[in-house]
Amino acid sequence: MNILVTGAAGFIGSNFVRMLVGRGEQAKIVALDKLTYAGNLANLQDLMKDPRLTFLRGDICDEQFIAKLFKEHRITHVVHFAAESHVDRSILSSGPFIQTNVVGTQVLLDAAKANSVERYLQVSTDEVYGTLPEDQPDVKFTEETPLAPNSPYSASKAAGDCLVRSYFHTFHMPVLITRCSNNYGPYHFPEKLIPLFVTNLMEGKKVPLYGDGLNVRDWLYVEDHCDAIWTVLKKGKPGEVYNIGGNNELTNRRITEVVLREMGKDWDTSVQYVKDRPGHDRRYAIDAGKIKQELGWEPRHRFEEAIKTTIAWYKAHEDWWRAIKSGEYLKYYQAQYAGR
Ligand code: NAD
Ligand code: TDX
Repeated sequence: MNILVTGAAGFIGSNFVRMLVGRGEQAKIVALDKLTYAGNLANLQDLMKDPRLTFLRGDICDEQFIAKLFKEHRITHVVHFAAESHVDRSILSSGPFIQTNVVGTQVLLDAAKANSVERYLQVSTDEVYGTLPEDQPDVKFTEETPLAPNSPYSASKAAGDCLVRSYFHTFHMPVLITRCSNNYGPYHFPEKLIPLFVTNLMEGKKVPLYGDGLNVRDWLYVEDHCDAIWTVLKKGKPGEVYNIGGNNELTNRRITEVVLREMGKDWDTSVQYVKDRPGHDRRYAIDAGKIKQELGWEPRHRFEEAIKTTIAWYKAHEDWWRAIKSGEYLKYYQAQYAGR
């Protein structure tokens, strides 16, 4: 297997490559990344010496570069993580989201088609389904839930998913789509809720909680997501969508309480309620019955332990996140949070 992993220097992509290398999978891994603000070679540093791994810097929107890459490395499998991934940034400026998440997906699909790849897996998100009512806890997203994206980010991901679907129906390409809930764990970029809150508290800063803090997300440890993707790549049925979730719905307030408890901080001095995210989806919840019944996948990590492992990782890797929280990041932080 010659597997192309796009977005390999990002949060989930780097955890996925680490899992493949760690498990001793007999695959040649081509790790591709543009190294945008979110891509970080430090995420792969300890793996670079592995003879199975080749890292390439490049843009998935660059047709010529991608066509050459597929031919030269005889790509047989694609796991497509590369994306602009932060909802708040898509509200500040949506252009890069359309470019990478839509056009980039089309370029990859065309290269995969031209090279008759055996499997193409699109890593998508539960956000394409929109939002759920909070007063009906039994209602969850299934694979049949209609797409109803509410942010420029989720709209661009839904557009990518629609293209993938169309290449199955029109060209009979062996594609798979996974839609996962919120991940947490090591190497998570500190603009997202959990790593932002943990690192702000370590810096002695307050944590900005949007709106009333009662929005609900379903949290899954990143290693469980990577394992699910590998399961779908190996055993999934082409043309199908598989939802992936942690069965772990928590309000942002609850997440904040757990993080404060683990960090030894108290609510009144550490939490600042700030203006809500425009169009903020109220609740996400995944019905992951299909992947369990058809492919036998279930999460292995429990939130109570895995959040401790995650916080311990940030405490042990101050150099990693302090290097990120400077320069461009500070400009973004100012644009996003000043005056909220
Ligand atoms: P991330 O922002 O940490 O990583 C994205 C990576 O893609 C970065 O390394 C970036 O440099 C790279 N990239 C961006 N544009 C590129 C381009 N044009 N060409 C090549 N590389 C490019 O994101 P993540 O959290 O690791 O998310 C990975 C994927 O998983 C995304 O597709 C996202 O939509 C999806 N997803 C994420 C979550 C989550 O909770 N983080 C949940 C469900 C689905
Ligand atoms: O400062 C903050 N304060 C706050 O209250 C931030 C950054 C977030 N929040 C809230 C908004 C959400 O309700 O926390 C929740 C989680 O926010 P994010 O970490 O930004 O994640 P979310 O918007 O839910 O999207 C994530 O999960 C699905 C990923 O970023 C997406 O890439 C993935 O598709």
